[in-house]
Amino acid sequence: AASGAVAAVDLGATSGRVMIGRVGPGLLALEPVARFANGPVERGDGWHWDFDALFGHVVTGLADAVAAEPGVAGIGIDSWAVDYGLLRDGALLAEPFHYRDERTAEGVASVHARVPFADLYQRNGLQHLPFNTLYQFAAEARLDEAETALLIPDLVAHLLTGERIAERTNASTTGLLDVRTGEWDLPLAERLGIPAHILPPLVDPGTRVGALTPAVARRIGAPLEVVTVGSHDTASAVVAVPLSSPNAAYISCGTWGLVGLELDAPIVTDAAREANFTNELGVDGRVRFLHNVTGLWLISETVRAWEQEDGAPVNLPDLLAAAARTDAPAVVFDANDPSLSAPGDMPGRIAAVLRAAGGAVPEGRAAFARVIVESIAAAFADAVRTAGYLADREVDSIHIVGGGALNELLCQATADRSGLPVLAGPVEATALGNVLVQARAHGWFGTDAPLETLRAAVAAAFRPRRHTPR
Ligand code: LRH
Repeated sequence: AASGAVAAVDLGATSGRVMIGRVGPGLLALEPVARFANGPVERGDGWHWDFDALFGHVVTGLADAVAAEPGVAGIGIDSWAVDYGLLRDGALLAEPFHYRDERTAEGVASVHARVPFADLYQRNGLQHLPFNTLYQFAAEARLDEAETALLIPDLVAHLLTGERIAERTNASTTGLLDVRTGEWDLPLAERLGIPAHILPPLVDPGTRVGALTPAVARRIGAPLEVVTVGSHDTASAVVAVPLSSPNAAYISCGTWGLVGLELDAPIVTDAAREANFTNELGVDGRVRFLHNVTGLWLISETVRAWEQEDGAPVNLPDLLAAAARTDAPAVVFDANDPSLSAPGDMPGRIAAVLRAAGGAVPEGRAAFARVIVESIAAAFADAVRTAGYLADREVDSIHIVGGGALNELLCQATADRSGLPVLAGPVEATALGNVLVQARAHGWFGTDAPLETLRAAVAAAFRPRRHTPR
């Protein structure tokens, strides 16, 4: 049959979800079955993820999915990039670190002392982010004890199936993949003292990983198989952007705003390096040529501080509606300022960055939220312009997908500041991309359907909201 249902596990840095995806002729629909909060947790040695809690939510969510839809044909897993767990004797050596932990600074210094950034860029094509996996490995005390390093989605797949693999799109965010061949750059790993044996075999999206272990199958209630998807959440999101032309840019906006273009080949010029543009591998060998802009993190972390202050929840839709009624600020701040990266007193840090930029710090929370949104939009518009310039494309529209597509103020401000129409949605692009790649692997689109066929299904099922620049 050319139709069926799958389960998608999508773990974001601020929330995770399990969804049932239903696919068939004229049908593409998501049914949420579980949603849970996620975020940095502080331990004695720094910021981590509560991985045991996350994995518990995944298993419970999958059991709920099977209960709601006994016909689920398989499971696909995606998450945020770069973070990993180290395995020894089948168990985690330690709780995975959060990429916002500042231990990575020493890793950057030690890697660049051995391989200058310009050389790295030629090999891996990645923008400089201080938390790219290779820098984390350099700051890792227990690398030598590990048998295997597994990125978060691969770690979840391992605990479900017992298999050890590295899905290629997410592996491309480690900094250890050759940007031209898509294979591990073993000479680079050796120069950095990273043992080759900890890097598992690479597999492409749409590959059968294996069946659930009997113990997990009992907990979930069905003997399902795990299939790889674009396990880097941004790779899955880009699959589900209903790009209308090669000149359409995308912004996958959640905790981060990933701003760029889809290309057939990487761009590793000096100009691309200096603009800090990355060449991450997408599904079907496409290149995600993009720049990381700090996204909704600035809002969620500000709201967290206010909630702590108040001892009560802040209503985000109300806050954004109030922000839309305030005047746009005369001065915005640099959303990518490094001081805004780690968890902490975000309102205080933003005020400092804004003052340093010559801006006035607004009195009320609504106006403060407005400055944040406008600053993110300004950085989005700037990154779209740079992407077009570097790739020599006349960008004619911007698709915003992910949670940020719900933020009408942000979408309109991005249209206004870029002078380009913004097409907002789908909100759950990442889960959709996860579902679509599984559906194709099951043959429901024909196994060699190009991404354009999958995107046509998205365009037919989800009508974007249009923001015309003012
Ligand atoms: C978004 C994302 C992004 C990475 C960051 C670590 O969730 O995967 O693409 O740069 O998290």
